[in-house]
Order: sequence, then C-alpha cells, then structure tokens
Amino acid sequence: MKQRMWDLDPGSISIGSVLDGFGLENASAAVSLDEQGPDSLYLRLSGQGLNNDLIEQIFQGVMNSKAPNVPLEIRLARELARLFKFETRIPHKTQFVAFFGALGSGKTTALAKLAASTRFSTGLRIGLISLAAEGSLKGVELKTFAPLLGFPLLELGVNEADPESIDRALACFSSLDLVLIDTPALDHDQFGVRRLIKYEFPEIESVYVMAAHKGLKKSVRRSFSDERVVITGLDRSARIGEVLNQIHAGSNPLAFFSTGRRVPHDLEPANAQRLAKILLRTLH
Ligand SMILES: Nc1nc2c(ncn2[C@@H]2O[C@H](COP(=O)(O)OP(=O)(O)OP(=O)(O)O)[C@@H](O)[C@H]2O)c(=O)[nH]1
Ligand SMILES: [Mg+2]
Repeated sequence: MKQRMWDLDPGSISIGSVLDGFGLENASAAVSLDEQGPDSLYLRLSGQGLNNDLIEQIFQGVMNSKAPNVPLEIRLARELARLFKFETRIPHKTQFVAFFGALGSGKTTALAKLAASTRFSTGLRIGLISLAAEGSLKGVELKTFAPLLGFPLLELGVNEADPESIDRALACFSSLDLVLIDTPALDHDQFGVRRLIKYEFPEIESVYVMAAHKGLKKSVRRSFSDERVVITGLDRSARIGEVLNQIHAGSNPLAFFSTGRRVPHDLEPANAQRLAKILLRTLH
C-alpha cells in the first residue's frame, strides 16, 4: 500500500526512531500558575535561563498588566508578543529559502517538514535543493525524504556549490512557487556556502535553525543579522532561555517550532501563546 505522506516518520525510513511519549503534550501544563502566584512565574522564567534584563521586562509587563484578572499565562503570552517578533509566512520575502544552522541542529528535518506540511496545506509547487549532498556528518539526508515525499531534488556536493552551479539550480526551479535549500553545517562550512548565499544571492531568504539546548556559537552568529529562526528539539530541551536571549538580542523573528523527529507532524508555526506554554512547562 502506498504510504501517505502524513504517515511518514523517521523510523519508517530508517533514520531513527520516533520519540514516543516525549512530545510537548506530555509536558505538564501550567495549570496552577495562578494559584502559585507571580513568584512562581518569576522562578520559572529564571529557571529557563533567560537573562535578567529579559526576565525583568517580561515580569514587569505581566505584573503591570491593565487586566490583572486575566490568567498569568495569557498575560505572559501578551508580553511575549510584545517582546518577540513572529513571522510564519511561507514563502515570505522570496520563493527561495535556505536553512542554515550548526551541525545536527535539525536543518534537513525542519526543511522536509516544512516542504511536506506546506504542500498539504497550500498545494504550492515545491522543489528542494541540497548544497550539502554527502555532507551530513550525523544527520538525515534530503535524498532520503525527497522521493518519499515526491519532491524534485537537485543535489550539489559541498565542493560544487559555486555561484554558477547555484544559479543553474535556481534557474531550473524558477517556475516553482517555493524552493527550499539545505546547506552544510555552519561549523563545517569549509567551502563558504553561508558567505556565498549571503553576499551573492540576495534573492534567497536565509532561515536560521537553532537547537533549543544549544543556540549558536558567537563566531557563527556573526554571519546573521535579522533572519527568521526555527527552534528545534523543543521536545527534548527543558531550558530554552539561552536561545531566546540570543533571538531577542538579535531581534530575529520566530518562524517555526520543531517538537520532534516526525515528518511532517512535529513542526508548528511559532506564536506567543505556544511560546508561553513552552516557557511554563516542566519536562519530566
Ligand atoms: N527530538 C528531536 N529530534 C530532532 C528534531 N529535529 C531533528 N531531530 C533529529 O536530530 C537529528 C539531526 O537532524 P538533521 O535534520 O539531520 O540535522 P541537520 O542540522 O540537518 O544535520 P547536519 O546536516 O548533519 O548538520 C536527526 O536524528 C533528526 O531526526 C526535533 O525537533 N526533536
Ligand atoms: Mg542536514
């Protein structure tokens, strides 16, 4: 029987097993936050590793709310909506979107999820380009997903990612609505793919993939400014403060949250309500 796309999970295509029962929904909800009071909110925010300045801004905003009878979680979401940007449109600025991030941060998986879920929900014509063919040191490869999901894929080896070859690849897919581009890990980008895309291909939007438990090294962050961000690994990291500190400092809009390995299930558009829930949960 032909497998339906929404049945795909990495386990079924031999790239790992699904983390059953470890999703966000299993995290304990902030049901009793209002009973516990504002101190509990403060402790949870600092337990997340948010910096003092951000905690102070969030906390003051929540406590000085003009609607003190509104539950704390909703007030928190309102503050987060004020302090963070959210931009989930796809395509957004351009039809070409490249995913960058550190080794194993979840670039390829997020790209595959986004391609699959976008086609289900919009019917857009989508193509995939890999500038990291044979380049994934420990992760998933796009050529595993592309045929299963039925997307056309162009692959360039990391050492073939020169301006002419990238130009040809873009031209080849120029009639499609959306083209998602996988890239080599930034910490192993010895051929300078990041620099090339940033300086020579303004028609490509760069999206920045950050693992919740890690963030990005300073040296790597320097090549980004206000790009949109996907946070991955939210199912396995209880603390996301460090990543949020970086995102807030860089004014990067949040685009998507990745909450597991399954394609395409475990990807959600980022929004303030969800971020509030993530900040308040406790992972067991
Ligand atoms: N638990 C969990 N695992 C994830 C998530 N996103 C990706 N993974 C897993 O993390 C591993 C690495 O994911 P990849 O998508 O290959 O990461 P990558 O950034 O493309 O890796 P490289 O190309 O080698 O740098 C794979 O086993 C994925 O199934 C997530 O949100 N949660
Ligand atoms: Mg990869």
